[in-house]
Amino acid sequence: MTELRFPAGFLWGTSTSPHQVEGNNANNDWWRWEQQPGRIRDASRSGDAAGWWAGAAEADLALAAAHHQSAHRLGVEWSRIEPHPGRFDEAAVDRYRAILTEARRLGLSTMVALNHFTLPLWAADAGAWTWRRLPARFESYARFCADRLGDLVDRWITFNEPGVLALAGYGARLWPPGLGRPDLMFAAMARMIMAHARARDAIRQRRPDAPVGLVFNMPLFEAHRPRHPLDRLAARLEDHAFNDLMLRALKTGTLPFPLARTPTRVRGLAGAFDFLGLNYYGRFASRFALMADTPISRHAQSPTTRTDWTDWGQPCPRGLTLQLLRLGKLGKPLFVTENGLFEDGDDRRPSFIVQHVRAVADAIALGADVRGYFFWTLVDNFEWAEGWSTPFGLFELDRDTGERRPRRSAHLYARICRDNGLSTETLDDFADALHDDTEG
Ligand code: IFM
Repeated sequence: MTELRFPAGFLWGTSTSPHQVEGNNANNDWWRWEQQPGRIRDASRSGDAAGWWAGAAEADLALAAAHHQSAHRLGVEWSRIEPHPGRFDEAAVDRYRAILTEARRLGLSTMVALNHFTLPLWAADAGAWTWRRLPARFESYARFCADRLGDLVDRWITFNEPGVLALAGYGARLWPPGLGRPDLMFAAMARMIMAHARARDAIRQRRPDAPVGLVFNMPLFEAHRPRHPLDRLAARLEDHAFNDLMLRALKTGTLPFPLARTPTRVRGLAGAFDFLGLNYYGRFASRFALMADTPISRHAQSPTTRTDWTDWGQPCPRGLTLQLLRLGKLGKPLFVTENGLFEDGDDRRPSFIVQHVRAVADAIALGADVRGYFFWTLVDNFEWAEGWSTPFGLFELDRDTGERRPRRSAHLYARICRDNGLSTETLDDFADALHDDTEG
């Protein structure tokens, strides 16, 4: 019996990103960052990553397909495709064509991101997203990719999580370029939004029917003390800066303050997206405090929450429904392009999956046009400043042997994908792994 069934054609998949899985991306800003002492929490490096460039991509995609997934979200690495400004690498194009062809052969619908945080060294050295000419360079890269890979791509994403990159690399010093300047954080957001509009236009000129979207990471910000006016203010301001500003720009075509000093119209930006991707991990409880976790708040998570979850927020499936409904008001199709959690074993992941799948179903029942769900991630991979210390995969990666070992969650997720929803049999079969320990 089916407890929850999703609309016909709903996509079920996993997401990956080039730098996290390919290995030996030595020509980008992240690789250089990793070589500097103290940048990566466990002092590890991306190294061979999950071996995708060297050949493991095909076998991992086969694993995804064998586990009944119908789609995969991956990325292409700018520093491989355009290692020098204006000089494109045919061998890199061939490798991506091989991976995408295999995905097609396996029956996986492809969603491809042009930028997932990393920049070629030449772009980083010119000023990264503070460089005025980078949107034009991004446009030409997008045009090239549309020309050379477009026949194998079902959906394009211009940027993955521009807000996270702006915060961690420009507002803070956690990621490259490590600027630590809040004003440049907003400037970087603005540049990426402008680059998005140019790239979408370039792709649509070459591939008029290609859907082109953008992916936002949107945590739920709520007041730690629900009636406290200053906590409420802190939560609203955080939500505004992190979740709202770029959406507003996309909707209206105007960069609002502080993305620009005065409201600035951007040609071709209003409504320039065919779908939106939501990356959702959890909730932050904002408690007013000056110059703590943010300029105005401390994130006061529940005392029962393991502290090492706090960077991603506290799991809160209700927030996924709320953010989908909020994005649904923009009137375009939606995808959950990432959702997941890290843990060494697989104690909380099965419940997390079931609860969040239910939350997506709730959003659909309430009117959100959600077309797919992509779990983060398929196989353990390099987690940026956390290095290899935070495994997110449905499959555990043995980095010494390259072996992939399915966690229980891989089997549970396969059943959900196969059944296009949640069946009572699945809930029974996995009952021992499911426990209700989420909060909020
Ligand atoms: O691994 C990242 C991914 O690159 C972007 N979204 C969040 C994931 C987990 O932190």
